[in-house]
Amino acid sequence: MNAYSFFRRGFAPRHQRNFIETDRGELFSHADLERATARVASFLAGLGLKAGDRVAAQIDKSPQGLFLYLGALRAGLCYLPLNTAYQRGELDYFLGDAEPRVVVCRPESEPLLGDLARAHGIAHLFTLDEAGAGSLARAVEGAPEEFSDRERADDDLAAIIYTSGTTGRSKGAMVTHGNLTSNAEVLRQFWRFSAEDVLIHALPIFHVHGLFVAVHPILLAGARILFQRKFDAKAVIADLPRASALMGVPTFYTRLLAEPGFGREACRGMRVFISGSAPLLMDTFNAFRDRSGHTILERYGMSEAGMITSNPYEGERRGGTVGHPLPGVSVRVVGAEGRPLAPGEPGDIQIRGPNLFAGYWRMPEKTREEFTADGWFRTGDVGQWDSEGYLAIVGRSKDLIISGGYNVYPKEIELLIDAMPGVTESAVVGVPHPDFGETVAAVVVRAAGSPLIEAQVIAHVRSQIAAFKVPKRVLFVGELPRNAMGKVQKNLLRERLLDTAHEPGY
Ligand code: MCA
Ligand code: AMP
Repeated sequence: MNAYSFFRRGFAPRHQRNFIETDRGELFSHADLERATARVASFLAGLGLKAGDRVAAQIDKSPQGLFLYLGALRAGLCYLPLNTAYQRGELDYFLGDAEPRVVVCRPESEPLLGDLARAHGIAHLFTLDEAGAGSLARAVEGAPEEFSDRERADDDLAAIIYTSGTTGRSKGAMVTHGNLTSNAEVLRQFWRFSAEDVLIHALPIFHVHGLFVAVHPILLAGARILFQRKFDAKAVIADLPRASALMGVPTFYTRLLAEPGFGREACRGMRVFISGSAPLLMDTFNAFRDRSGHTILERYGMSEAGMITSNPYEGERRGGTVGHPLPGVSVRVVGAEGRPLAPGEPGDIQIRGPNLFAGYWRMPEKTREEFTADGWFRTGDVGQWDSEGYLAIVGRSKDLIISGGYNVYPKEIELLIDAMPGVTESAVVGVPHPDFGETVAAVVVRAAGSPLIEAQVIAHVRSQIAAFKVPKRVLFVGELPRNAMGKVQKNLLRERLLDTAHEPGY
């Protein structure tokens, strides 16, 4: 069924309960949500958009941004959220690949998106700002406040979530209504969300974590959101006494711990702190327990599958692990020949279940590659079971850096650096970072006689690509270390970067 119709089951009979309270003091009840999403859905349907047509949005976080997404769901459209850090090159690719019929952007990006929309023959461009104003708000103002949700089947498309590819080309993960409803129901039950809950929502709403995981179970439970437009540790601490749950990436937790005002008193009314999107260090897990009296519940997910495993709500939450497979989700850890491995043996994590996406948008070959012959999805993560069935993620077979919860694929940055005059070749790796867990560093081989310096490499990459992907360090070397097969040995480069971290002018 249409995922929004499914979520509506959680609303009180007259929709009188509050759904969102924002950091600016605005209040939106479920009745407001129903009206706002109906207006969006009626308006978009009125433009002639058919079920499955794409609606792309690169917008700042606002309740109206969330209503746009949920309105698109109601109208049976396919939502395409885009990180606000993406620049021209990245946006050009996404719009060309997904061919949306509508684009919604920040007012200040209108010239850029206008250009791109024209180039790709996209007829409808609207703006929406942080306060919920803009040409979209004006356009939907007069639209009908009632809309009967378009019927959708479980395998109909609800969203396309772009995840970068190891070749440097992003892949659009096709997420269905059935994926959304199954994961929402499992998480509501597993994490015990009820109408009494109040979730602090400080995540961006252009990735699965903030858009799906931190919204759908809340809707389904009839619970409430304290909506913060941007993560700020002090603002989270100020809201904790009114809240019962927080979802965040590990950086949220290290930043909370860095605040002297954070402790048991602030957390007294809290029920659960959930972490995911990147590894939670044991140090953070332990320090958080000591300071707050709460044990962070770590879970594991990905854009292609929503949530996959979780530490238990009741029962031991084991640091350094992501817990057990969620109900209905199957997880196996396999060795080189596809043989399931015993506890303690690291291998590839493969998954199956109703949460698993429908494939990569217009990339049947890529989709086939990522599935085994017997239908399991290769996550690209390396894990191992312990003797009690807790899964630990111990590495990645995909070349990926996770910085503050954002994924960066080295290939994309290497291609940019390699194209610079004066560069022979480059390798991009992740190095430990106190705030982001891991961050991007580049190792560059200069052409003979080239006077290229670190600042030039950084400035060049920054001009082309989202800021979170820009190397925070550049190390110049005579040549890249390679193994017998000619493959760059990135582990050696990581060690080298760690060794040179304190050398002046590395
Ligand atoms: C911001 N900057 C970063 C990052 N964030 N650099 C590297 N990594 C980052 N994650 C840079 C900016 O470009 C800027 O650089 C400077 O830091 C300050 O930017 P600002 O916006 O003020 O940063 P912030 O607000 O402090 O952001 C940090 C953050 C944010 C709150 C941790 O990165 C964040 O919200 N991360 C969550 C990401 C997330 O939701 N991931 C889920 C996807 P400059 O000044 O040089 O320009 S994964 C997922 O969905 C799966 C399903 C899952 O399992 O959950
Ligand atoms: P994304 O493609 O943005 O959805 O990111 C998914 C990836 O994030 C996964 O394949 C993992 O590598 C990583 N990830 C998510 N949750 C965790 C976690 N709790 N611990 C370690 N890695 C995680």
